[in-house]
Amino acid sequence: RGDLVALLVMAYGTPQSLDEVEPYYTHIRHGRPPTPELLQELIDRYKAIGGKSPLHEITEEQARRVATTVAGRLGRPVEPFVGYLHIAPFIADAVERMAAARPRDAVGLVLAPQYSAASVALYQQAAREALERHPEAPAVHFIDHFHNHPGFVAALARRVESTLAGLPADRREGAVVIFTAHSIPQPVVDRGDPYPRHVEETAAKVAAAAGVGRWRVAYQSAGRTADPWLGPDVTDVIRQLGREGARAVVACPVGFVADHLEVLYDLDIEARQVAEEAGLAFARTPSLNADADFIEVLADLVLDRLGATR
Ligand code: FEC
Repeated sequence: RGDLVALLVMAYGTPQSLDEVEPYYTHIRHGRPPTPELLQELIDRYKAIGGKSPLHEITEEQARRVATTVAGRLGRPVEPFVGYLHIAPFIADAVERMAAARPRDAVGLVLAPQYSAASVALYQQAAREALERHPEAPAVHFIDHFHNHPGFVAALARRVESTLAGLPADRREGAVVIFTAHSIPQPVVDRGDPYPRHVEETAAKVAAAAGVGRWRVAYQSAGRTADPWLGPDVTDVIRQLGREGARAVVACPVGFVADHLEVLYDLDIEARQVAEEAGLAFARTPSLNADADFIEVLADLVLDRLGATR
């Protein structure tokens, strides 16, 4: 065990049952409990996708498989420690378990491709605060983003190609690909956040790799807060495309790496309905999840970061 590599894998987290939705939502809202109406709306969205988001299981599988792949490449033991931003086991819990395992090296990976002060920075801050309580832990080498990793771009491009190919021929001609990412509050963007640039870069690279001519970038799932949020919103873009005579939209969520509420509800149910109302066929690219090509990307990032520590 003296040679152990620790992977601190950080993800958003999801309630494991409907009872956990309230504390989860309160945590997302920085400790302010939601109104009964907002809470009910969120519970209804979980119910609409079958009562539960698969994010927890997918995150665990991604972490396990990256660890196995990296261990195979390095010939060293590698153990994943998964921590969530908004629900137990929290990032601090994962750091505590990691420190107890006495690894020699540690890499921190947030499962979000584009860097933002409103996302990746919060995960890393949670990890750094917990690490201060564990001086025995080795320095954690963080991966900040992978929005332009060639393997990540290629994996998304393959999914765009196969989804376009699956459209009926008469719809494919007039199809537009909409690359989506989670919106963030506009004040964060105004402070010079790299996030919109990262999202645009991912989209442009994937479009080029897939040979897509007609594409847009849109943001989705804006929070229910008083702030303005980064746009344009995906539903507005879909309506606009309908007015412009497009025949189909293919949503490609480049800001997420797994199936979860924001993909299964906000795109598959909400955006699909808006598209159908606008007379457009709707399709969504399959998520990366724990697919082999994406696990290779994550393993590559980890190995690269470990190389930098030697
Ligand atoms: O499947 C699941 O149960 C979890 C789905 C989920 C993912 C996710 C990813 C991101 N979020 C980001 C930013 C914000 C900001 C706020 C915010 C609010 C919510 C709410 C739910 C929720 N988010 Fe989320 N997000 C997911 C779920 N998110 C539920 C609360 C209800 C609502 O407003 O819709 C607003 C916080 C506030 O009130 O101040 C900001 C970003 C990502 C993508 C990067 C990442 O994965 O970290 C950015 C998955």
